[in-house]
Amino acid sequence: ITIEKVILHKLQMRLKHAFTTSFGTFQDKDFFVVEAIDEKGNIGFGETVAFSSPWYSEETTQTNEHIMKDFLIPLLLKKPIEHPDEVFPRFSSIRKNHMAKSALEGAVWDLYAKRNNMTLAEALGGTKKEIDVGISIGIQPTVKELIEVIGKHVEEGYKRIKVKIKPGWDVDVMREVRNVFPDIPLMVDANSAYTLEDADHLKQLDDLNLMMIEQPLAHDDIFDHAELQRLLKTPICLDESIHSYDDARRAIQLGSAKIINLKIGRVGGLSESVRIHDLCQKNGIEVWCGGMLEAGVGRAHNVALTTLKNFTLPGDTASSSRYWEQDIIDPEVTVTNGIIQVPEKPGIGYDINRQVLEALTVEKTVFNN
Ligand code: OSB
Ligand code: MG
Repeated sequence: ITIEKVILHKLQMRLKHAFTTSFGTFQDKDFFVVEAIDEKGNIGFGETVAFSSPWYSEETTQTNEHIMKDFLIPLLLKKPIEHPDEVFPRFSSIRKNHMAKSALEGAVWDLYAKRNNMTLAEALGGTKKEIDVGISIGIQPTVKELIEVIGKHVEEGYKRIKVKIKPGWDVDVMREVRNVFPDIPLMVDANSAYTLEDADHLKQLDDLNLMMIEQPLAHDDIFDHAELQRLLKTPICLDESIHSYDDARRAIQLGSAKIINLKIGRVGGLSESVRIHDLCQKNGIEVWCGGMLEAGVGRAHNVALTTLKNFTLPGDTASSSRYWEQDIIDPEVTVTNGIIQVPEKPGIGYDINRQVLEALTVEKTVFNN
């Protein structure tokens, strides 16, 4: 495969509803759609998932741009590849910057699948024809509103509800939620808002029959999480702390988590995601596919990855319409009774809606081989 051309489309999109987590409120998303074109004219798409501010990880839309333009794209165009598994190693002289790497690698994976006339899911070794999804609900102004929002999504059929928590919006709130919804699959995500000193407080969540507590402690910790997991009955799920195969291996060995939220961008791409998925499967660690409030291209990559066997728990890939007035793919991702039908067309399986893409594009840069 010779990559002849890479086009970076910089997009600005506004979420229908602001999304609030323990570190702040967020509504506007700017990011890149990566378009890669090979010597036969096949086209693959990827999407950067960093935000404009470095609150989730150190990457931002601007660092993604810098790293892709000045380092990664030249490495990708330098010589042909046989298989997308070679892309992440090709980038090994550049430290971290996993979201920048992942967007380019994702475009190559899509292109590779299309060249071989197979779905991205098949190319990755995925077998599921439909996938189960849940939904992640941001911090709401009042408990009453939270309960209303949850009720609406339960009615829509989402397979589990994830509620964002932070100090002052946690145990009491979740107790009320559990009282109103005694049987729904329910979990919480703290986005690193606590420390080990909060262990006694968090222990109260053990009474609420939660599927898991996602990332309660520091974004760069796996040691304290192991201590906390020993104190809690509820499984801990790691998100922010797992950036690589080796992070996952060490966390598993330490007992820092029983579940891992896999995000393609956070670990540097699909090839690394598959490796971590396989490692977890061997070690009895369940995985599910997280979200970064993606537009359609990122959403399509999440759907394809989730077709792998050890994605045993519902992911965060909710319907396009939950986030966007209009998504950049056609058809949009739709969820019916908490299920997404995996598309059967080659590659990511959804077409790019060029008209919408153009309308949302604020800048376009072309790189030729
Ligand atoms: O922690 O999983 C997270 C959104 C932005 C950044 C981090 C997270 C989230 C979500 C929502 O929980 C995921 C989604 O709906 O795409
Ligand atoms: Mg999370």
